[in-house]
Amino acid sequence: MTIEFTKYHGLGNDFILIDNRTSDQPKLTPEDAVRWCDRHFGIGADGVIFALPGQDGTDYTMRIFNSDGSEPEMCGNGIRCLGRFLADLEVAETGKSQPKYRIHTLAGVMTPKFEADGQVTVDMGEPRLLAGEIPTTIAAPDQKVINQPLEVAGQVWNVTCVSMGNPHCITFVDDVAALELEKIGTLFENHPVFPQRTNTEFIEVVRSDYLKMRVWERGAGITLACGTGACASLVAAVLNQKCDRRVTIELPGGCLQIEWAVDNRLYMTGSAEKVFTGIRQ
Ligand code: ZDP
Repeated sequence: MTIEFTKYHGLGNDFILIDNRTSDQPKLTPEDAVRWCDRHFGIGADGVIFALPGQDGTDYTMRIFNSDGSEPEMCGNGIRCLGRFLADLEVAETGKSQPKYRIHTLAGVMTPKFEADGQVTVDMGEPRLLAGEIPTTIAAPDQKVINQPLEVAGQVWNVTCVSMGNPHCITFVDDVAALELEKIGTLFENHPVFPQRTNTEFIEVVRSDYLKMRVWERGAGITLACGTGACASLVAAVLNQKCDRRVTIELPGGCLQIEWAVDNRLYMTGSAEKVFTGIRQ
């Protein structure tokens, strides 16, 4: 069997997109995804995303496998890429695409919409702050985790935990460039206080409207960008009175604009670019 795929990236967070619109079953297994994502023995990507038929009145459903085969609830850079992929498919088939899509995910309904300059804005929904929702055992299930001490790699870090459907642990540092991310990242990800493991963001506040971020992703390690992580980091920074509700976040792969609006929802704007289409045996 051969399968057609298209590679997209959002700020260097790269994904293999599969047109799965005719079946509710992903065309690949998690084990296939691990092989396809391998950068030496496969195509190379941080994850595989499937465009499945919609459910509960949505246009489409997104499922994603991380490069280690685990399945996250949501993916911010990935959903911008999925929006662009669907628009590209519809334009190829009918000559036009919709201005926005309602997409079912394991973290709720997300709506990517296209800006005139080619960027994609996604309504990412509301953050969840209770320890039981993250999930983490740092505090009681009905308590928030804001600026709480956590010992990792023999050092105490003050962490804030936010769920954007998937778990995030955020910590503020003076200089993100100085971090030994390859050493400490996995220790946060697999810390026993995170029963579902965690994504971890390290944030340097440059100005009240500009943050610098490095990320260690659950199931993928160091990546060049993380959309849900950028949203979670803005929430954490506001809760710690470190910035405005609308900021630019600089990631190794480029910048995202994130707003935590008065309706309590997060709006993320950034690029989504096609790289190539291929056929794999
Ligand atoms: O939660 C997780 O396991 C993440 N690795 C999912 C992917 C998140 C992503 N980087 C994003 O942009 O939100 C794709």
